[in-house]
Amino acid sequence: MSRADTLWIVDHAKSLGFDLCGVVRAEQFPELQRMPEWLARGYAGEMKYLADARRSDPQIAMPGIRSAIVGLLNYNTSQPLSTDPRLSIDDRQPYGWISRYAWGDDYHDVLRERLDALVESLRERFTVPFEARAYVDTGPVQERVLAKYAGLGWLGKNTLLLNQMFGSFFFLGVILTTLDLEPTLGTSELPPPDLCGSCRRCLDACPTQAFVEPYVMDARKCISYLTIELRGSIPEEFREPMGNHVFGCDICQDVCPWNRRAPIVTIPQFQPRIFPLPEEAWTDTSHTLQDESLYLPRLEWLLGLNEADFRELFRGSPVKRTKWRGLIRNACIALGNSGVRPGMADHGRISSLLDRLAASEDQVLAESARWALSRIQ
Ligand code: B12
Ligand code: SF4
Ligand code: SF4
Repeated sequence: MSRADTLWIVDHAKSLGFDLCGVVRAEQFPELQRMPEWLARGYAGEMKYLADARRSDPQIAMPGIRSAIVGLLNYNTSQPLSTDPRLSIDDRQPYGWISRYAWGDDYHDVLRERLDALVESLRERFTVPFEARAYVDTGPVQERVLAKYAGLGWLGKNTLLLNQMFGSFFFLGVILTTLDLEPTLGTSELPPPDLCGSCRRCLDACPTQAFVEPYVMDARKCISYLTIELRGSIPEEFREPMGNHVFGCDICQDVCPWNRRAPIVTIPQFQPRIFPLPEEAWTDTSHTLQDESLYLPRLEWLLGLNEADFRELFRGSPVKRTKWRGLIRNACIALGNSGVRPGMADHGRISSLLDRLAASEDQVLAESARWALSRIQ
């Protein structure tokens, strides 16, 4: 295929709503050689799927693969950062932090729709027979590595892909294909340089010290792993450092200077979901009444959700990944860190919710609730 075809793909991806797009030849990239050691050190924890051999070699991921198309989609909404000292939190109400990427609709669906549309357009443009598979997270590939060599950015010390203009609050989606496409970077061009320099803000700010060295994470220590991927109890040593995080964590991105001037997105799918108060509650004066939101959700609200509420509210949201049990477990830990004390307005109501969970047959929930109770008495 020609250079013009690649330029057409990049332009077309942008017209479908991607902020950036790049094309790369499917090769053995140096970063992938470190994968066996990373896995052998146990850093993947319970994420057994990361050991799939296909992840270390695109040729195994898709037999006959020649190229990958990588799309980048910004999700940097306008709300303050989790590290913003001006964060206007009403301190009578304990709030949790849901990661920015999970405030709106599930990004897998949002990106997948755009990637599928791009594959359809490829089929119209290229009449030769070819295979093309679209993935968002779900494929046996390391998306950040493909993105780097497609010219979309550098791998930062926090292990994320960073782009000089967009920072790191963006999603990646890839199309693996047997089409032999011209890469975006010419033969003499290198991927964008590493602009982390002497900065180490992300490494120093991580509350659980998840980075064993710059560019290397022990995922078992990352709050994102603990709150989303881990199914059992949160290990004791991480509970206090978890603070008010109930789903994911943004700290190593919030402190990154490259995110300071990143463009803001207004697309409705990524704006925080708001749940208006039911009409019958308008006359109820016993609670502080307000709409509920996934941006700074009230912990008491989260803790009071039952499984049916959870299914209903988080349909089509990334939060459903941790399941009801995971979210309630995380809300217990966050409440244990909330500083709620006897005599405070919410103490009675929160204690009763925790008491009920402490009696649960589910040992993880019961133990998490007991831990929270022991910290707020
Ligand atoms: C597993 C996973 C996680 C895990 C592990 C994180 C990680 N850093 O790998 C957890 C659950 C912790 C996680 C968290 C998050 N994730 Co995530 N995650 C993934 C996923 C599905 C696979 C990544 C992977 O293969 N990791 C495995 C390890 C091996 O990769 P690695 O860190 O790059 O390891 C290499 C380096 O350590 C390197 N290396 C360099 N020097 C050295 C030296 C030594 C000695 C060794 C051993 C290795 C080594 O070699 C290793 C192997 O290549 C990708 C989607 C995909 N399919 O790619 C999304 C993805 C990376 N995640 C994403 C996001 C948004 C997040 C969060 C921001 C979500 C949140 N807010 O909570 C956080 C960010 C945390 C962080 N700082 O990375 C985005 C990132 C976008 C971007 N800008 O880069 C992706 C691309 C999803 C997407 N489709 O958009 N994630
Ligand atoms: S997401 Fe949070 S816990 Fe995970 S590495 Fe970054 S700062 Fe540390
Ligand atoms: S905080 Fe500093 S070291 Fe970390 S990723 Fe950003 S620029 Fe790189």
